[in-house]
Amino acid sequence: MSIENKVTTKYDESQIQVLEGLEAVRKRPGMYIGSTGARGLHHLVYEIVDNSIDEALAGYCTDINVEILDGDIIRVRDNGRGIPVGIQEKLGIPAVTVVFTVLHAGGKFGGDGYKVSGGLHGVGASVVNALSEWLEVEVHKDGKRYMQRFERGHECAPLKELGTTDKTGTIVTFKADSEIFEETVYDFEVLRERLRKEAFLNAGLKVIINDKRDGKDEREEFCYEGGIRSFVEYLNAKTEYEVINNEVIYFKAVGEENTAEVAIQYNTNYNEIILSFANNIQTTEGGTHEEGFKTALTKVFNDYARKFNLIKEADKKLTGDDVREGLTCVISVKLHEAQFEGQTKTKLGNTEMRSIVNKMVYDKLMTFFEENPSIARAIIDKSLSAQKAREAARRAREQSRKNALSSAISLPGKLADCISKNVEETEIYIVEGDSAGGSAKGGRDRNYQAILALWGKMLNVEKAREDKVYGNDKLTPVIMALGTGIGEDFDITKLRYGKVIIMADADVDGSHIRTLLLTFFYKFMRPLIEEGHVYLAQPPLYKIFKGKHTYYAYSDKERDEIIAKLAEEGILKPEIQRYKGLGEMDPEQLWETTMDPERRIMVKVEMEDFVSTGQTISILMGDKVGPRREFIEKNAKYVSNLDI
Ligand code: TTJ
Repeated sequence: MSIENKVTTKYDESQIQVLEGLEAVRKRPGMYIGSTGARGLHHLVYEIVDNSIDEALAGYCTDINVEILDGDIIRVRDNGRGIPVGIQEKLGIPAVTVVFTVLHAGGKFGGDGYKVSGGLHGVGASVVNALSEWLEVEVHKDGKRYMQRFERGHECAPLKELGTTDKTGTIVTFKADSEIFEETVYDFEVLRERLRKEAFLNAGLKVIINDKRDGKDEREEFCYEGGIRSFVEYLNAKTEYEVINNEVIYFKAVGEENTAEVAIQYNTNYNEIILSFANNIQTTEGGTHEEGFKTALTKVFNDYARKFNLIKEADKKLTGDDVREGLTCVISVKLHEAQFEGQTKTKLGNTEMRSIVNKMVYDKLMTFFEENPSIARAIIDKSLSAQKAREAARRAREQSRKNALSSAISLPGKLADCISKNVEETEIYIVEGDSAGGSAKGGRDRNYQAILALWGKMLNVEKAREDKVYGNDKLTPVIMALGTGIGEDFDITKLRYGKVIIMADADVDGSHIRTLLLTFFYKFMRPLIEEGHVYLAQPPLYKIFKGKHTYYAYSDKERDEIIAKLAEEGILKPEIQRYKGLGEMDPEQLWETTMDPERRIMVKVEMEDFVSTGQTISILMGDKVGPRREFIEKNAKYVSNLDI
């Protein structure tokens, strides 16, 4: 019997429901994929790939292949069992059609419940389908090949049988809808690093990414037999620091209901990297597994140090920060019905995980230390030196408090403050260089915009401990201007400006200063980022003008669009000026393009922008915020005429 014959009258009713569901996704895409910017676009790929990974977790898929084709079309292939094509009883249509057209159907149809994902993920293939200009699915199963095409979520025709095959697997090809997304160009690096991470988390799984756009053929293949051990090695190899324990310390505990794995390697850096996952979903906000790990680690270090007389003073203890200095660690747990909590639903809530990880790490790490005393000594020495530095930082902090009290006005000289004291409306622009600082000062609205100009060499806090930050001549003005203090002293209620905006050139130097400042905020003022106070100004790259018309373009694509649009209106050969730096703009221009809340674009910095790559700070995925974004959406990517 062919599939078409099976279609019953139920089909029409269910189809109406289906379309209403997918219409809801198209109306409020942000609700389903977080944003319609670059981050949301890439999320589409993860949603599809997650399905293949689930099949791999179930033990039926060994290879996943992701291609980026011309026109930013994505093709994902796996060699799993293939999505079921049989008629789903309730709706009277093939299961594969259900997967792509019914909200929340992803992975659940079989009822075997191996799909353990949750949180932000697993919103499903139907969401991707709804947000794609078109999507095609091909299933190889039981010797037959099936195919179906959809456009903006609507099926073009029922599922079709195309002939025979000797393979099994699923192939999904789709093009993100440019009516929905502001950005439709994929970043190869972003997808590559995400897929690499998937490969680390699924030991032995082969994942290939292949960028075939514009005649290219960039291909990378990931397959890590070592799993999270290889992940930790990779993270440490990326840094310039030497490792302290040559071989990654690895523990695994397998229970009936759950599994916990931890991989640990120390390096000579002052930072810590802890990446934690529950059911392969990154738990950026931590949670019970991470808490269990941290408590156990601190206890092992203190118990061992006490036992072998490495700490002599009776009242001294190693703190959590001490024992984590230089730590690179990946924690991965698998459990049924993971509960994801927290602001971004990336905090594991299951209480049993705390004691499971705690017990495993305490017992196995203590045993490891006892059996490997020289490694234990080297690692604990690192904590002891961190402890000494902590004392030095405390003295520096006390000194800086005294200094702050003794100077009548503790605001830095280079701060041009604003009039308002209401953090609901105040903003501070941190600007590199005196000339840009001058323009910003001249262009700002002094009622609520403050300017802090920085100059000279910036301290790289990645390579410095806290005591070095106090008294640093470039960072002190920032700390004083914001008013919050740093580290243990940090107090968000003292924040003097609601928005902290970094304004730097769009060149290498600008990117350097952005990274250094963000690293500083991340390490010493983290709640500032967590609570969404930090932004990056986006100055235009081009000025396009002819007669009394002036346009600003913020990307090459926008520049080309403006030129094309002008040509349509008969305006040919406009002049194009490429801005080399903020300093080239006069105060008026800087206000119009970069500082006026009615017209500017900014990127909001989020925690995800940091952890995704571990050490280095990536701001690639920052989604743009601001009125211009809506304007662009409404006007089909046409940029505003600022000359009105
Ligand atoms: C589910 O249980 C019965 C046998 O097939 C299982 C299944 O659906 N496997 C599966 C789904 N493998 N791969 C997918 C899949 C792959 C892509 C690229 C996209 C989607 C939506 C699913």
